[in-house]
Amino acid sequence: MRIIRACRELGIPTVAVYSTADKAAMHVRMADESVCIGPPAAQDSYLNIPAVVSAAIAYGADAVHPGYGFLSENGDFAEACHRSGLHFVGPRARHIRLMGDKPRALRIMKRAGVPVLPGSEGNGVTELREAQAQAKALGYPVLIKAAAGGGGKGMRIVRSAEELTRMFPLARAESEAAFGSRKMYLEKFLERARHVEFQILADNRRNVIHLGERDCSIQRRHQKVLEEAPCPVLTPRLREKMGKAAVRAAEVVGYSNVGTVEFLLTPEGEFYFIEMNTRIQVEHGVTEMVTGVDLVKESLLLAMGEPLRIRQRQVRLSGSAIECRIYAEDPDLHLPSPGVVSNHHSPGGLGVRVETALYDGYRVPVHYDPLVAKLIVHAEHRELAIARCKAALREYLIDGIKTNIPLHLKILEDPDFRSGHVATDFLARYESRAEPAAERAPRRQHARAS
Ligand code: MV4
Repeated sequence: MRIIRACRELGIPTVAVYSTADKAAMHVRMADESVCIGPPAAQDSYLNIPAVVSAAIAYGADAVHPGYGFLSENGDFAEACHRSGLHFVGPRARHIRLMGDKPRALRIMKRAGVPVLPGSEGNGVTELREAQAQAKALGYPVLIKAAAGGGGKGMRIVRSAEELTRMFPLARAESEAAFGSRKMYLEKFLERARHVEFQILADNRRNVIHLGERDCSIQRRHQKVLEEAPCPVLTPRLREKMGKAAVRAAEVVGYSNVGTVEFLLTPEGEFYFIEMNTRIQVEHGVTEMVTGVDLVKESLLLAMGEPLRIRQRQVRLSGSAIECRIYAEDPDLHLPSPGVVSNHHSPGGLGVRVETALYDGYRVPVHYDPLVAKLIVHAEHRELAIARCKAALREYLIDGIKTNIPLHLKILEDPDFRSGHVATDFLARYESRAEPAAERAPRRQHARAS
C-alpha cells in the first residue's frame, strides 16, 4: 500500500500480486490490477521467482518493486527481473549478493577504512574446531552470525568455549535451514551498544547521500519493536562522522538506490559497521518524518535512472519521530494472535501517521509476519513525540486480535527509554523484571486490544 501510494503520486499504474491467503488483503483492493500468484505457502507464491516475474510480464509492467520482505534482498530475483527487461526497484543484483555475504562485505568495508569489529578472517567458518580457535583469539563474549544471513537469524551469543561447543552446531543448522549455507562468522560481541542505522540514497552515477540515522535498539529476539529518528544521543559531530562512513560504504562498492548501513554505537562514541540492508526498510517512515523526503518515491525515480534530486547539504533533520510496530501477538505469551478484526479505529491528528492494511472483518492470516500496523508520530522534540505517541496508542482500538500495544505504552513510560539511555539489551532486561500480567492496569480504551 505504501508503494501504491507513491506510484499514484507519480502517475504510475500498479499491479499487486497476492497468494490465495491474501485474496481479501487491502493492497489487492487498492492496486489498479491484481494477480494471484499461488497458494499460501510463501515458497509457492511470494518467494516463487518465475511466478512473480511472469505476472509482471503478463500484465505489461515496466518495473517491479520488491517491498521489504520475501524477495526484496534476493540477488537472483533482481537478476531475473533484469533479464526479463523489468526495472528492479532497488540496487543491482551484484550489490544485493555482495552485502548478503557478510565476510566479504566486512572485508571490503575494513579495506575502505569503515570501522568494523574484530571477527573471523577468511570466508567464514563451518567447523567447530576452527570456530573454537577463532573465538579463543577474539576473546569471549563472541557472537556467532550466519555468513549468508542478516537480521539475527542463526545468531547466538556465546560466553565460553563450552557454550560455543553447544551453540555453534545449532546456529549452523539454523543458518543452513534459513539461508542454505553452513558458513558462519564470529565477531566480538558488544554488550551495551546501540543499534544505529543510516539511511542512504544513491543514483547510478555514483552520487551518494545519507538522510541521517534511526535508533533501532529496542528489539525482541531480533525483531524490531520501536524505532526512532534521530538517535537521542548522537551529537551533530558524530552524526557527520557516521554519516560519512555510511556514504563511504555505499560509494566504495558503487551502490545504487536506497539502502541502510547498520552500525553498533558504544557508550564511548565508538561505532562499527555490522551490515548493510539493500532494501527499503519497515522503519523508513521515521526518516521520512524528520527529513520530509518520500523515500519510496525517490527509490522509484532512482530506479528509472533519474539523478539524485537532493544534495547532502539540503538534508535537514527536523524534530523527532517514533515508530511503534503493532504486532498481532499475545503480549504475555509472545505468540501470534491471528483472528478477525472488528471495531478497528486508528488514531489521527497532527503528527500522527498510521500505516496499516487492517479493516473491520479482515482476517489476519496465520501464514505470514504478524506485523499489522505501524504507528508513526512526529513532533518538534522527543518529549513531545513520546507524549503524542502515548496518546495515539491509547486511542487505538482493535478487537478480535491481541496486540503488543500495552508493551509500547510500557516502553514509552520507562525512565531509561525516556532519558534516551537504552541499548540492545533493553527489552531483554525489561522482560526479566516484568511484573505479572494482572498488575498491568488495563487502560481505558486499549484494554480490549490487550
Ligand atoms: C551485534 C551486536 C553486538 N555485537 N554484533 C542484531 C541484528 C543484526 N543486524 C545485528 N545485531 C547485533 N549485532 C556484535 N558484534 C548486537 C546486535 C543487536 C542485538 C543483539 C542482542 C539483542 C538485541 C539486539 C538489538 C540490536 C542489535
